[in-house]
Amino acid sequence: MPKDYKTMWSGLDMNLTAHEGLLGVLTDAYKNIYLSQRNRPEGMKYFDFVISEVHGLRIEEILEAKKEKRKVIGTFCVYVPEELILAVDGVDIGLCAGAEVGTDEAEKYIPRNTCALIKAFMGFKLAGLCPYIQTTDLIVGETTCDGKKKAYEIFNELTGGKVYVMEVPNKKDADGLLLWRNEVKRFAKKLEELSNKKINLEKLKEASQIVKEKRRALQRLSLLRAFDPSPVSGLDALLINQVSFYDDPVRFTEKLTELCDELDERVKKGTGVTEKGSKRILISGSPMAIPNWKLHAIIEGCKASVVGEESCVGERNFMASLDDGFSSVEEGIQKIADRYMNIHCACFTPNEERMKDIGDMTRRLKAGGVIHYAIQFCTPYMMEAYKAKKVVDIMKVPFLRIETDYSMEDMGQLKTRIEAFLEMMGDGVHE
Ligand code: BJ8
Repeated sequence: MPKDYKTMWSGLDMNLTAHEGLLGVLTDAYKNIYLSQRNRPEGMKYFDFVISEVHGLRIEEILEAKKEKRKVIGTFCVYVPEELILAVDGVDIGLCAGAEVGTDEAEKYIPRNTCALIKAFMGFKLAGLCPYIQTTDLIVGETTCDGKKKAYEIFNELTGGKVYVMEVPNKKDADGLLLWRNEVKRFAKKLEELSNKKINLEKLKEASQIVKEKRRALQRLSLLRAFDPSPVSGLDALLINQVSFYDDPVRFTEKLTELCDELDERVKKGTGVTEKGSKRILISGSPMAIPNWKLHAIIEGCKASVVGEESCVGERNFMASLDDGFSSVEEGIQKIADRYMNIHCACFTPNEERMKDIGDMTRRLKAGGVIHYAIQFCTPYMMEAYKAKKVVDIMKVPFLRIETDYSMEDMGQLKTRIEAFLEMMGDGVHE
């Protein structure tokens, strides 16, 4: 019998009735989308377990950490340096939300035509449905897109002043880099004050190593998806990337490494989740926060494989490596800042590096088609679809542009468009 967490949730001031409803919907969706997949690797059992305990065991662990006076830092963006949070023994939790929840409440505070991701994090808070938000000591926002930037002002009110905003520059020139390095220093100071711990070289090195190994494991998973047939489904790989934002990083790396060992064996035997020669899709665009599995479910439901995500819940999160050959805290913080400037979000202008990434990933993963995914009203990614198409067109790879939200209303229409796209893709592998 599953453990009863009601006392814990009510202690976190959550809406127990609505929460029970949400968990019911999520459990059903997970069964239908995930557990019905065939040929899944054994190693996915750990991730199934993590999901089954997403608001249970992990929250218990976080509350235990708080008893040990560790601080819980909620984040919304891959620009927030995880190394610094770990260097003060903090717990880093990604708070982005991927389900249509509390929308009516959220729309009392923000315009209807705001992206679903912003509406969802506001909605989860307003509807009393997110135990993670409730456990945070600090919530880190950032000046990336206008929607987020302004929503954080309201979110700060709703969370009793927990929000701290990092300024992310718009351009990656020398001035932008200087601004960012100073922001990262300011953030390190903030964490030291909050935790009452000074970042020292040993701690910074240790934290950098933990994050480096997590990134390495995610990079390894990404490389394994280049094989035909892919040894793991796009749905499972997406889930692993989503879990990477809130699981304990050391345990996550260990479990993902075990899974990758199993995938290596599958590759040697030519075992995959689909037939060899199945159509291979790269997805590029806005992030897919948990439990946003909509597009992958449609594509893989049509017997194609999603082989990569040029996205923050995907490659953008782990692609850049940190130069950890630093010998002082100051140098380390600067190298950390520089590493994060190497992420290619559409909030930057110009952002040619992202276009290069799309081309490189299409080639490396042998994708036969690219689907550009933008959350409705996500202006930066909707705009960049134009340039992304140009890059993919030059490679003579079919390109499909999709704008959608978290609702299920357009599922039928999307399925029809994706089926037609797969049909015209031809043999499906780009050499
Ligand atoms: S680095 S993509 S995580 S900002 S979907 S809220 S962009 S309107 S999430 Fe992002 Fe950091 Fe960039 Fe990545 Fe705005 Fe678009 Fe909504 Fe978005």
